[in-house]
Amino acid sequence: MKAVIALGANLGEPRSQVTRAIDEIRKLLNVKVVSSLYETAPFGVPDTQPNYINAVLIGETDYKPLDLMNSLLEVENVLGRTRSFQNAARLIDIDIIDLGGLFMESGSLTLPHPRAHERRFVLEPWLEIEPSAHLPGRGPISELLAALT
Ligand code: PH2
Ligand code: MG
Ligand code: MG
Repeated sequence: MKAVIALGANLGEPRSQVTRAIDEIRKLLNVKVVSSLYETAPFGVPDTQPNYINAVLIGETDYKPLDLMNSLLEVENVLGRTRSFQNAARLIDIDIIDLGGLFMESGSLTLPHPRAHERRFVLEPWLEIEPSAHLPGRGPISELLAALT
């Protein structure tokens, strides 16, 4: 199955954490393409937070959704992530955006990612590596991106 995964970091050395996380993810799935690193302003969180480094990658995996999520959480832990409150500044965040077009909602994982369509920091890197991509249930990401102010 095709997996679209977004990474973000805004504490410590964000560029090296995102790069290290991508290297760890290469051990888990067959990574096909990785976007550039984007420096982005904090979105939907206090603008006193530091800027983020964001990236998106696409890979192939046979993992079941929750197994993939748990493996990615493990990568976050390896990179030293601790959790204080939702949307707190972080050393690394790794989110599944789309997994093979699957729709699911469990306590710990919602697919596709419920806020991806409104997040430039996800759509822009994704568009770079897959211009024709659709976000399941939402439409072409080029249009979603154009609709953002
Ligand atoms: N992640 C968030 C909240 N806000 N803003 C930017 N620019 N980049 C992020 O990765 C990000 C965010 C929650 O996961
Ligand atoms: Mg996130
Ligand atoms: Mg997350």
